[in-house]
Amino acid sequence: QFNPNYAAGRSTIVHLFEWKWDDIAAECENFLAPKGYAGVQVSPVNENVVVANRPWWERYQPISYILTTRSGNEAQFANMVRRCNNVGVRIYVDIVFNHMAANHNSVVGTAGSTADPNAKSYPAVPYSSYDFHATCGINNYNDANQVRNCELVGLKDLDQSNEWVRDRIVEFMNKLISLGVAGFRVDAAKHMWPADLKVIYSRLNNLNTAHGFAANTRPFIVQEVIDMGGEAISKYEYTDLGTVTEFRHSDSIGKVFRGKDQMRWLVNWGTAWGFMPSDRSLVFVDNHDNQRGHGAGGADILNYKTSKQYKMANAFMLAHPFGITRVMSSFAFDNTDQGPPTTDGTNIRSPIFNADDSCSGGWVCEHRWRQIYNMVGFRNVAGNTAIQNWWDNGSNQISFCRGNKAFIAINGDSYDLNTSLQTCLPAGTYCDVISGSKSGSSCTGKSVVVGSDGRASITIRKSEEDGVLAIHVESKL
Ligand code: ARE
Ligand code: CA
Repeated sequence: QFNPNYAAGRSTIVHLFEWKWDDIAAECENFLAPKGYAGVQVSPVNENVVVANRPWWERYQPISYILTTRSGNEAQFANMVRRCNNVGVRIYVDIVFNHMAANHNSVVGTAGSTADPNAKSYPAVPYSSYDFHATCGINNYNDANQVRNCELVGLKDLDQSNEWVRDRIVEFMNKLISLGVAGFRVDAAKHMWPADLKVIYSRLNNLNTAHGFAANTRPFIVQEVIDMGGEAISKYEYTDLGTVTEFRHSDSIGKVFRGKDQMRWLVNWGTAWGFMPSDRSLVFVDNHDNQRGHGAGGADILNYKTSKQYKMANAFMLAHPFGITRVMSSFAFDNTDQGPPTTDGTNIRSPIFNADDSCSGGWVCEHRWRQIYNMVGFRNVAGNTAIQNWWDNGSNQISFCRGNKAFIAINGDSYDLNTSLQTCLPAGTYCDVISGSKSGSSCTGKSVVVGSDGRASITIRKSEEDGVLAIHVESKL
């Protein structure tokens, strides 16, 4: 439950938020596998309520466990999982079982099922009023009973201590396991009792060996628990059950790369910053909520709109050994409710891929930005090596090595970085994978000459597009 079950030599999950299954299948084959991504977090897979104007958040309001959404149907989902596993890219499902849909003017689901949320009736599961907690709202996060037994923003609150409810959830998750998924992101885990989650997880099957998983492999679990400190519920109540989203990482990295905290303090990045242990922490710069002001974190969270700092923060996260890393891949938005790009107001539009690998058609595709995917490659090359030769200038210029495999320098100051630094790499000429990529025996970006003592003259001008330089043994020319 703690192991993401990656293929060898891979790291990093990308959240392909609101992508269609057919498009994800192609992306695994054409881009994610070649670039070394380990897995994809997909949007909720089961039937959700159709909300007027199709906000993205309708997918967090389940109507049934039928596998039909705007991303595709069951056959398309199964085909995607098969094709992604075939190229060593794992699928993790964002799974919503704290609650069912809230009441709306018209209640019909993406598979055509109907429900009566006021009566707590969802016949396509089926769930009836016996399966839910009594009606009450959450307004006090200092009351753990209320947070777990009342309704989050009016969403009808399932009772996970009820055997019928447990069976339906386990049946749903085991079906996804049989289709070849590698694990789950458990939505709103904070709003469920750890003891109930423990029972549910214990009833999950091992992963499907027909999809290449070793016998007796447990599904990976990452639980969404927002704990910035100061509330009744602690993230540590969940770390024995699986991994947990580390929202303090998102908040802290945002503050540092916005210049509210000096980069030299990153020297002890990890549990000293109040994070959970590395192997329990799912880390990210932003997620689908806090990039648009939902959930926790507020104005310090970075997203694609502040692209220079955003790329720098992702580069640091991916260069640093701490945590299980997740990259966000967004659609462009102007308001916080806006759903994904569509062709006709209803059907999701596929991303368009440009010659330079970037996306258009309303899709941002941060995971296709060279500075981000090349740092996924960097993380794979660095493997389990430790940080060594930390250097900083006493403010916002830092560098460090990952063993003798990789080296990164970052300039967050408003003046140039131009100095000789220890790279820990063998002598030679290396291609900076931020300003360019290695292409045959040449480099489309800056080159770095490492001497026999491992030192190199490193320059990152304040005027450069990116405030990062990164080289590794596989970028040697
Ligand atoms: C929407 C409308 C509501 C409406 C409701 C019912 O926005 O106005 O009442 O529907 O019709 C997402 C959206 C919500 C949306 C919901 C259902 O963000 O806006 O409601 O889908 O469609 C808390 C939870 C945490 C949760 C965040 C958003 O603890 O679990 O709120 N995050 C997950 C998902 C979300 C999703 C849900 C849960 C629901 O990632 O995308 O909601 O499935 C403090 C606390 C946090 C708290 C935070 C915000 O920081 O510590 O625990 O997070 O405040 O309240
Ligand atoms: Ca609950």
